[in-house]
Amino acid sequence: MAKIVNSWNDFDPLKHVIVGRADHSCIPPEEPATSEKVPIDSPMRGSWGPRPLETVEKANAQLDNLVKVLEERGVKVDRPTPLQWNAPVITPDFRTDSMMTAMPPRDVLLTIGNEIIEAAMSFRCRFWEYLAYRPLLEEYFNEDPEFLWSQAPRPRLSDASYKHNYYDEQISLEERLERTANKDFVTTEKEILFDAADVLRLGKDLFIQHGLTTNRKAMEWFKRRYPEFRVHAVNFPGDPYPIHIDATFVPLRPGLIINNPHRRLPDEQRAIFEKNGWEIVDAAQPAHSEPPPLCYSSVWLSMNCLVLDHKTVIVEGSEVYQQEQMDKLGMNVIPIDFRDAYPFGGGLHCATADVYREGELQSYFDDVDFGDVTLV
Ligand code: DAV
Repeated sequence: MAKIVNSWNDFDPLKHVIVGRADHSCIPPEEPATSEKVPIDSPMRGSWGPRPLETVEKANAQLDNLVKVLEERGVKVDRPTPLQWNAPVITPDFRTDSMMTAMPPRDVLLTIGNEIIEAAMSFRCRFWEYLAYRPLLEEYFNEDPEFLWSQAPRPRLSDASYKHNYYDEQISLEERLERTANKDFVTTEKEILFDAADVLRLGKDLFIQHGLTTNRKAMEWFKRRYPEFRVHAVNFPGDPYPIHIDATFVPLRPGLIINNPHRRLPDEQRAIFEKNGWEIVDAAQPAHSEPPPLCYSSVWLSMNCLVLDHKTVIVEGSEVYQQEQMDKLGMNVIPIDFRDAYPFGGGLHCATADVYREGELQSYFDDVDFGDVTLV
C-alpha cells in the first residue's frame, strides 16, 4: 500500500494536491462571523444566494487551468465533490440559509505530516464544507495505512461563540485597526475555533494567526494536541480584517518569508526569525487597486502564491510586481491567470490543499529561546 499523505510545510517539492471547485457556490447570508468580514460598503452586503453562473464558469475554467499546469509538472491533483450549497444549515444551536463553496480547500483541511485535520471553522455557512472532501479522505484512508484522518472538536457555533453588537454601527478603519492591535475579534473564547488557513506550518513550529477566524482556544488545543510542536500565536496589527495568514506572511523556501508591508510582524516576533537566520522581506505592491467584484479578500491576494519547490512558484498572471520580486529573490515564476477565482474564496494558495510534499519533519528554529511573546 502506498504512502499518500505527507506535508510539513508550504515549500518542499509538491507532488500531490487538492484543487477546489466553484460549482454551486453561494454568497452566504449575513451571520455573526461573516458580517464582520464583508466590508460595510461591499455590494455583497444584503444580497445572498447562488453566485451568477457565468462567474462560476469563469472561475472553474481558471481552476481547471491550474490543474493542467500542475499535472504537466508531474503533480497529482484531486478535486472535491461540491455539495448543492444553496441549502440551509440547521443544527440544535443555529440556522443559516445557505452554505458557501468548495473553492478554498486551504481553509478547511490542515495537513500536518501524515495527518489531515478537518478544521473547526467559525462561519456557520461553512459548517458542512468538509463533506465535499470526504470522498478524497476516504480514499486516502483506504489506500494509505499511515494516513491519520482527524477532525478538530466540532464547534457548536451558538450565539455564545460570537460577540454581539460587535459592529452594530459602521465603524471606522482606525477603530478596526485598533481592535486588531488589541486582539479584540468577533469570536469569543467559548469554544475552539480555527480555519486551517490561519496555520502556517514550518516543520516543528506552527505559527497561528489570532484573528477573526481563529481564537486563542484553538492555539491551546494545538498545543495540547501536538506537544512535540512549538505553537506560536502571531498577530499582524496593520490588518483591519485579519483572516488567514496566507496573504500576510508567506514562506518561499527555508530561510525566506515575504511579509505584507501593511501587516508587518511586530518586532519582538520578528526577532525569532532573525535569530534563526530567516530573512523577512516586504512583499511587492499588488498590481491592482481593487479586488474583483464580489470578492471577500483584499488586493493582497497578490502574494497568495503556490510554492512548488524551493525554486519554483506559481504567481497570479497579472501580478507583475510580485512576479518581478519573486524573480529577484531567485524563484522561477510560473504566471497563471486566476483573478476570476478570487471571489470564490481566495488565491492560488487558498484554492489548494497539500496532500504530499517530499521532505521530512525539520526544525528550522533551533534557537528556541522565544521569550514569552509568541508562546501560547
Ligand atoms: O488579504 O483579504 C485573504 C486570505 C484568504 N485565504 C486578505 C486575506
